[in-house]
Amino acid sequence: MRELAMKRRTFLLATGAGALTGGLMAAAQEGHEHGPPRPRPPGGGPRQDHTPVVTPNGVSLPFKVVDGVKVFHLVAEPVRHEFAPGLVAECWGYNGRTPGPTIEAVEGDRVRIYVTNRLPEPTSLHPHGILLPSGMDGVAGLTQKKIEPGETFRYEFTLHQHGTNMYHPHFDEMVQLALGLQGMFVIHPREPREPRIDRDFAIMLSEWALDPGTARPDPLEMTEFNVVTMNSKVFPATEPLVVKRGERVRIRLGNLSATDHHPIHLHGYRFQVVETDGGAVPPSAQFPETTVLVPVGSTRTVEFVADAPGDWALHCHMTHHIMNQMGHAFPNLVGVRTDGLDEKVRRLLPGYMTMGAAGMGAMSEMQMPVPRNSIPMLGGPGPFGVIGMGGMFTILKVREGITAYDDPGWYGHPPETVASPASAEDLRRDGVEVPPPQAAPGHGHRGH
Ligand SMILES: [Cu+2]
Repeated sequence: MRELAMKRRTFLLATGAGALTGGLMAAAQEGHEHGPPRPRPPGGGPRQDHTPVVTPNGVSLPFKVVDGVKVFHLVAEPVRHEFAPGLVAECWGYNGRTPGPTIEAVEGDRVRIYVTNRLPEPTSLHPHGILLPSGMDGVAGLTQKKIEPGETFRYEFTLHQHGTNMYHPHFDEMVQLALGLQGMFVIHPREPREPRIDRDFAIMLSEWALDPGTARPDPLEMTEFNVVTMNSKVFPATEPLVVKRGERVRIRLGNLSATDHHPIHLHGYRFQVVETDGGAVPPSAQFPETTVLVPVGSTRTVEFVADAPGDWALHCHMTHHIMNQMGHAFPNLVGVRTDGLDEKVRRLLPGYMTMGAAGMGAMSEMQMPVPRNSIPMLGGPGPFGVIGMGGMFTILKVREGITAYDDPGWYGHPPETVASPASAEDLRRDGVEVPPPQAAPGHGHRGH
């Protein structure tokens, strides 16, 4: 081991001098790789020829233009992050947040991205899915020296593509991604596309292992993730996607979870999958879906016209991914007869209450004492009661007649369009007979 470490260090020392100018050299070689230098189309700024991306609960990374180059600056650093009120953790992120700010640029732009490392260990920046010179690919040890704590590296390349991509470190990936170092990298097409996108959202899907009562995500966890997030937030802290009726909507989904793929389901609509991180899907190859699987290390972009007003759920369809820190490591009590159990246990544990025998839906409605800094039973307030979901869940709010994209509140349903208790008259008219309850022991039936 030591010998290997020594060799590695010697190698790094030997190549260290070259690494500083590596950016410049790579930039100079770039034209070479792609044949004769092509005329560079003028860079288009946001709000000029495309609809800027909205990152719910997030921001886009500001930039300045220096001699025609878009200059960005990312600072990798520890951040104190709130997943939802009640759950704060010590994470790692960029520029004070996780996920990091969305990098937004235009096909043909030359970008220069400075990365300052304020972490306690080295890092690097890998622009995921972006076509660039090998030396700009950000794989520590393979294509560059690691960025040591306190150092600032420069990445520079020209964007030869458009689409939905991501960025993340490629050093100590298991720890650095698990703690929140990740972000979206959106490249708009050079030629404005038709039909025009009116609302363009970017959502990063992630998962965390955060034991109730602790404040540090556990990067060693391989399978049991209990905080599953959209842009590092869980419902009800996820900001809704607000859209005017009739607008063409694009939702860009990226997944940098450790091990879980997320089937993201949208209610009320059928959408087209128009893009992966490999580029645009030709129209002839697109097909309609209501759920799109976003595999680990991938992006999927969906599009639809928001013609149906309402409050529509947008969520992962893995049911454990719309829970917060609950549903794990509990004994299964569904259907268990618990008559008299509470009284017996209360002699030892005052205030004890058995839960879950009739299902677990009631848990999010109860105000139970929970471990410090945990949200095992957090639900969201809804117009018809508590919304018993958390985690990877948000709401698409489509409205007629709004003039801004602030949260418009809950949808006002037209009369006669809300599911409601059936009246005796309804049942009689339609000849529906409700069977008497079945007294099957062991199915939650309460004894007398
Ligand atoms: Cu999921």
